[in-house]
Amino acid sequence: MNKTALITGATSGIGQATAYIFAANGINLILCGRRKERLEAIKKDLKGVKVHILHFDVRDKNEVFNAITSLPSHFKNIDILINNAGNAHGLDPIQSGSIEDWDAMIDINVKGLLYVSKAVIPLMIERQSGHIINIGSLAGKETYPKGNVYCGSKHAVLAITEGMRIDLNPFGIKVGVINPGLVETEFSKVRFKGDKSLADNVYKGYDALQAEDIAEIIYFAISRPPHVNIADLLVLPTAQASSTVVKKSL
Ligand code: NDP
Ligand code: 8X3
Repeated sequence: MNKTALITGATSGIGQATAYIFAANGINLILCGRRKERLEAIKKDLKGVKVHILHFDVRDKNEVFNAITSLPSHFKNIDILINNAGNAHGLDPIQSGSIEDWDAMIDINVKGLLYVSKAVIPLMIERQSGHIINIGSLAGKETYPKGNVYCGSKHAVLAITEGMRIDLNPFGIKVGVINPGLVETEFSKVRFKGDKSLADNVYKGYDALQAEDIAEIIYFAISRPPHVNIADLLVLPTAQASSTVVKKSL
């Protein structure tokens, strides 16, 4: 029988690329995000698997629980949860950072991930099986200048992943985290609030990772045999040695 995956943040970047590679491998999909028209366009484009879209903001716990409770029964057997929705908001020293940006990062990257997990985990426990992959970041392993709260949110994702793995161990549920370095997506457009030149500049002078690179690794992780769990993986572009060391051409 085909597996079913729920992917948050499926409207762009890593989440969208993961939806395509999962569909190509026969995995039925529950695609989540706020931009409904994008979800509908992706659903229309995906062939050969069942696709259900859920349109909600991960910050709103009622929306999260209502959306997941509303799933048709044949979509409720969620085998794979990809907690991917998230972004950086701003890049400022702590003394001048915006409280709205801090709220967004903690509410989306940390609390949103928890709300979605809280809604899905009971369905996995009931079946004594499941696989959760959280998308962390190099920023969850290192802290870089002006990265303060974003790095804090991704350090939290790493700690929460480790806690989930311990607590869900008795139920045979796999839990892992994939931590990318620089990936060329809409991430910097969101971080810099639509400033295209600042966003484009992040990826200039070297070959950044592409969303598909991470999606392939996510697929690799979820397609291992039952006794193998990829617990924690760091994936960097070759040009990147750390958050602050990136070999760029002049
Ligand atoms: P994108 O900006 O392309 O994608 C972010 C996704 O998250 C979108 O689908 C967006 O959907 C969704 N999202 C954001 N806010 C919310 C919200 N409040 N409610 C529901 N969905 C939301 O960036 P990436 O693909 O790069 O980011 C995906 C993940 O990868 C994030 O967790 C990010 O932190 C992480 N990451 C990214 C790296 C990079 O360099 N790009 C590196 C390391 C980690 P919508 O706006 O439609 O709601
Ligand atoms: C995204 C990568 O280095 O911009 O998590 O924080 S970085």
